[in-house]
Amino acid sequence: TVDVEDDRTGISVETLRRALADHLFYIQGKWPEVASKNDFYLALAYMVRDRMMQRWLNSTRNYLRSEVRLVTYLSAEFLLGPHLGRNLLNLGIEEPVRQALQESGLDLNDLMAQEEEPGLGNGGLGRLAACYMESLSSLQIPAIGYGIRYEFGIFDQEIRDGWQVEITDKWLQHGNPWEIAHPQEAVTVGFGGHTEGYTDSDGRFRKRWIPAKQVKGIPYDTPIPGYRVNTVNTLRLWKAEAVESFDFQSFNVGNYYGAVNSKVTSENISKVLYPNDEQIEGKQLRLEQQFFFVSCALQDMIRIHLTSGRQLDSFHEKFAAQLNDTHPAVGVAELMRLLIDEHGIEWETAWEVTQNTFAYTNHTLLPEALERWSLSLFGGLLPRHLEIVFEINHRFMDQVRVQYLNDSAKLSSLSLIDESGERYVRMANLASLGSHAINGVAELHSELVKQTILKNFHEMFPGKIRNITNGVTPRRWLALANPRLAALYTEKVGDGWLQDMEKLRSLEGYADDPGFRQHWRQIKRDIKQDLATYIQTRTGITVSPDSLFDVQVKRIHEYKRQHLNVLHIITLYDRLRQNPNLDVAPRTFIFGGKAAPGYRMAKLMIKFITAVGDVVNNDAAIGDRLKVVFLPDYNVTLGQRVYPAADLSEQISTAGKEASGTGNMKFSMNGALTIGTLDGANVEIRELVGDENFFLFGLVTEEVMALKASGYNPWDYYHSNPQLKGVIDLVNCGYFAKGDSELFKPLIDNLLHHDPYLLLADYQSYIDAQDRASTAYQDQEDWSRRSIINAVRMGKFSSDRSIREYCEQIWHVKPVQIELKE
Ligand code: 26W
Repeated sequence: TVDVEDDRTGISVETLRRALADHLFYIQGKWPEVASKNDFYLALAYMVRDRMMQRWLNSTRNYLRSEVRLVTYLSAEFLLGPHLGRNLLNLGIEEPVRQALQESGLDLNDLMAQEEEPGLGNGGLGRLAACYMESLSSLQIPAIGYGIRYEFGIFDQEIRDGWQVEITDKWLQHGNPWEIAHPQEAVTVGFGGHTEGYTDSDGRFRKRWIPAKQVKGIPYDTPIPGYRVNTVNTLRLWKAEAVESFDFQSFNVGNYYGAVNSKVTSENISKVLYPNDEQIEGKQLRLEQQFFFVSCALQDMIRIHLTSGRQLDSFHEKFAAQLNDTHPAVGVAELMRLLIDEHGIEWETAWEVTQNTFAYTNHTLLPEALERWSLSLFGGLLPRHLEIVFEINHRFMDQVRVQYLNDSAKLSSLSLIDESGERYVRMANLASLGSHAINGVAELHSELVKQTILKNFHEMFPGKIRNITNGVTPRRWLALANPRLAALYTEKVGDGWLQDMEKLRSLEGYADDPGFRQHWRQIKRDIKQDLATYIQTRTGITVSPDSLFDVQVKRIHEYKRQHLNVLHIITLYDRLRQNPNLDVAPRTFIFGGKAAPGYRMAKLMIKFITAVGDVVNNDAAIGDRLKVVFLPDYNVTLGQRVYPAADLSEQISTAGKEASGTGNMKFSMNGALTIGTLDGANVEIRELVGDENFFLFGLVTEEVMALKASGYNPWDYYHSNPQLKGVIDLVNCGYFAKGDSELFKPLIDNLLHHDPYLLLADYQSYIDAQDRASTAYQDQEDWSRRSIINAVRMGKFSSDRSIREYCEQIWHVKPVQIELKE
């Protein structure tokens, strides 16, 4: 007999080879001779997807059982990065697939490069959601991620003449093999209109919402497989489409173009990701997006709950819903409306269910990022929700009055409505009140949440605000990004470290082993060589893999202080020009990151980096000792190249401003040392690696606050520090702008006269820390020792640890093993 492995599930090289040819022929409709690289990529992707299907459907079916409790992660952003590599790794089929491709004359890495990453997020918050989805699956926690299927994700960045140019991200144009649409599970979402009272058949007075417009949400599901487990969770993203009946109504009265037009405006809702981070814009479409996906998600959850045969008063037993910042916070009002208006539940019960369902994560303290919606906008779009917000607030204010005896300061700060001028709904207050738990994302940040923006909530509900420090998935950020280092780890501690990063601790002893250190350095050098090659191709700049790779990759923002990094570069440049024989470690400064399209100062900061690079890189007197590179279009894919190649990680935000940071963890896991302030998770990284292995500088949060309160004058620092003055003057005279003394004036004037992020106050301390880093790098043996200690002590920053904490402290969910049978 011939034993043929099932072509949809088999993982022998022979079966995989046959399955690939089959998909190429029957799905792509191509003979191998005429197939494009993208055809091969798609055939490969479908083949891999087949091998997840049984696990995926078994997981999904299991979650409908009434006793299974589910986490739902509500997030306006999921910055996923490529699926193919992660799926191969987690399914454990990379090797046979690589071989099957090879036998078909194809190269896996080459095909992986074909994948257009889904960039459905801005930065930290969106990437965190993606890491958490991966850890949830790897830990076998039943979970669904809910978000928006943006047709255009974060823009692609090009650099022209040193300036950022935004290009539309057409990530769907060549097809997306990872998603499956389920139009039969579409839901309807209303907007606008009015509310009315009526008496129901039981004689009860009720309210209902008569929306002016309806939009259909179509779910698109993407599988997220866990690492070497049967759990495959779903990321369910909603696409907005026109409701058919609306089209037909117009059609019937002969208004064909009107019907088509209503389709166009409906689809606008999921058209594009807002590219701003940490800066609200107050646009109606943004609130429409938020309400759209949250309403879709909650309706879907109610359907699941009712399918599992239970009543809605136990909704919170079925679901733990996490609000990823305030973007989905309107869900508090929407769940109340669904329970009360649509399902006839009493207010008190509905409120208990709602509070017990939601938990809220705060990701930022920056005042310009705190979401609020004017009553006119909110009430115009969501009239019934505004009534509900008022009613929640009314009852809450009564409670506050009782507890604080009419203390008007307490009342006005706790209120869901900001009444200081034009009236606004405060989304952080709505999220806080509507949740049973609130968390910050690093120890320092959570303390600051308690002391500042939610001070009064903390006082009124002690214990409700806690900390869960962020983490990142070691599957993507170590195993996929750094296969050489992963192989070394596996050689030394066996596999298992990818599920338990604390296992790496046992490698600490190797920090003192010269042979191991040599191996460690060789790995780092090989990776740096790869990046140097990439830099050469992408930018034309030649950099040496023997120089210190000093890297800052993250969104461009004044509070992140990329321009402080530039002031250091100019300082070194100035010193080398004064003293050409200076003995310093040659350095390559690498930057990457996008600026919000409307953020002029951030865009000028990019120009500042590239302009300084143009001068420094082409100065013969400097030679190879300093290079400055701006890598265009920083994204997840590029991050996977960059983190492993770094020697020094720049985490230099003004203390108190960076909630956590997660790039800091990715660098450190890959053996980079950190130069940083006591901000966000830097504090916890430093505690683990030890003071002596961390280049600390700058004012601490309390000092920042005190200095600002006492009247900060940047001018004083400029005048009293000749080195700083020299650097600023050099920029001011147009040295880096071909003599144009106007170009960087907005940037420099801002530093000299306002300097809201205290660059000048931290300048000298930063330079001193950089000098310590330079000296340290010149002792390669010692640097390797520190690098090893950094990497192997990062177990805490696995997102598995973060997710375990959410499970235990907030969600109260347990792992469920999925059977592979059937
Ligand atoms: C409405 C405009 C807007 C959009 C996005 C405001 C705020 C955001 C996010 C909260 C910005 C963000 O990504 N914050 C980052 O979240 C990471 C994950 O917790 C943290 O590590 C970063 O420190 C924080 O800046």
